[in-house]
Amino acid sequence: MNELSIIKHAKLHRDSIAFKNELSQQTYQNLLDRSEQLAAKLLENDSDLNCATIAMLIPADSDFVCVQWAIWRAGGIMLPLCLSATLPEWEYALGDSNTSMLITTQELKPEISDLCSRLNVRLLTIESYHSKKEIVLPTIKNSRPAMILYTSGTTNKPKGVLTTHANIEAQIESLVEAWKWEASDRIPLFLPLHHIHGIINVICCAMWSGALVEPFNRFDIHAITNRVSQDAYTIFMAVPTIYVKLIQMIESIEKSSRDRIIAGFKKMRLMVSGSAALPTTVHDRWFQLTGQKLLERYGMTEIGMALSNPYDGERRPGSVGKPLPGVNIRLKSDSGKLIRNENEPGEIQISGPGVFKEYWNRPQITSESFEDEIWFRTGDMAVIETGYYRIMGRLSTDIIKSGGYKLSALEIESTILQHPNISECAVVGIEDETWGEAVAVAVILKESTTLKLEDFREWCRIRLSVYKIPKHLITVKELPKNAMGKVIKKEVSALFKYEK
Ligand code: MCA
Ligand code: AMP
Repeated sequence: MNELSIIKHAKLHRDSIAFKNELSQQTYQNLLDRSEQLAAKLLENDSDLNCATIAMLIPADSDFVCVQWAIWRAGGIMLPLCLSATLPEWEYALGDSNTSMLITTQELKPEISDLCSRLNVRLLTIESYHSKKEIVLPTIKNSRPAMILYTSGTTNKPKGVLTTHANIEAQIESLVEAWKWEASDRIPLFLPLHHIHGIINVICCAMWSGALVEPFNRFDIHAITNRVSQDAYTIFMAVPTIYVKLIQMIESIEKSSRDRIIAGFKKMRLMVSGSAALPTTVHDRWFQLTGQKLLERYGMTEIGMALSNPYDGERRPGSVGKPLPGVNIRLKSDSGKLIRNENEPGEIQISGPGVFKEYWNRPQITSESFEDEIWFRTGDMAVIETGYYRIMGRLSTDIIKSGGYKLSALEIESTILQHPNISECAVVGIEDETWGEAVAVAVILKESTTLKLEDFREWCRIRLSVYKIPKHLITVKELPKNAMGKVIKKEVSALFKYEK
């Protein structure tokens, strides 16, 4: 039978354990069986979902993979929702993606059922699929669309990034080869599953290789380091904020626990950092503590992983290494010139089989994002120094990276402007040791009104995910004209430096 490659790979490891936690474990065969039954339920009387968008609100455990494979095997496009998003954020994603069906758990159902009825989205729970019906699953060509992920950018609403099965397979194959994934690998999963860091780099690479995933429902630092001290893992993948938090924790605990945790980290065969710049101080401190040289890599939702320090060879602090297998890269200067020399900065442009198909329902923005039809413009600046790429920053000040999440200043501004006391605002990212950047907002208040940071954050909590809520607020009499412009935002950032 002509099956998706990820399913073919899973079948090579039927009896191996795919997911394990304190309470239960699931073999690859269990996942294959459960996903087949759920696919049958999704299909009901149809033979193929024909690229319908199916949203999933599923915690990060083996259920996630069952639902993912079921949607794919039935011919649908998966849209994983952020578990900690607010109702307006879910509503936007479901509406924008034309979602027809949503799969969740009994436990999470009450949180989203009203919204589903209002939007006319069919709601299914994973517990309700016990169909023993024999079905023939459709043949899915790998050129078909597979996944939509919402990503923020320089537009004030997030865009759906649509990738095909072929894109996803290319992204997985590249990482499995470069980072030498094996069936004997064991990895903890604590990253959110509405981004490729968790979905592709952790889950899909592990499932492709026959490896074992140990899921945690959040970044539970004590539970995770406890398992590290028991030598539970061979690979670890995290964002820089997590390494900062681990360093703070390890430095603060008593010696015997610290030694056991450090020994566990020391034994791992690979530790990776990405999604945001890893400060060299963090790289160096982690090496001093654990003897592990973190492998820093660079990627983006639209392209998968593009650049990586080597598995064998020099892992250079502050650099992101060289192109991964199958990735083509070029640098373009401000004036549009192709850069051929080292030490000259330019915008990173990427082509190759891993590059996404399109922004969902946005043909104009899709075509503007590519140059010469195949080169995707990342909006990140880099330079090559003695053979390695170094990321220099982003072209747009409206993009903030906080805790590894990409946030749009414009999106946060448009929400804040709905506050009854605020007449103007400018959102910027300001440097933060733990979060990389923290969200800060400068506001002008309407006449005779006041605003306290805590009340304001509470107001934001209903409308914005936790990592988008401004951590810093200043009220100014007058913002520079056009505070949302690139140059002026630099002045607003300077105001925060002055405040500190
Ligand atoms: C949470 N808090 C924050 C932020 N986030 N404060 C400032 N800035 C933030 N960004 C505050 C909360 O309000 C709360 O405060 C306290 O911190 C704890 O919040 P919690 O959510 O429990 O934090 P956590 O569990 O410790 O989460 C930190 C985290 C998480 C584990 C680093 O942010 C995370 O999972 N980040 C990874 C995101 C990711 O996977 N990105 C990849 C995107 P209070 O206690 O006062 O209420 S994909 C990508 O970027 C590309 C493709 C790539 O290259 O990978
Ligand atoms: P996302 O849109 O969430 O996929 O985030 C992708 C963005 O994260 C990239 O465009 C970069 O700006 C940033 N990024 C990812 N990895 C790194 C890294 N190692 N160093 C600096 N920035 C990074």
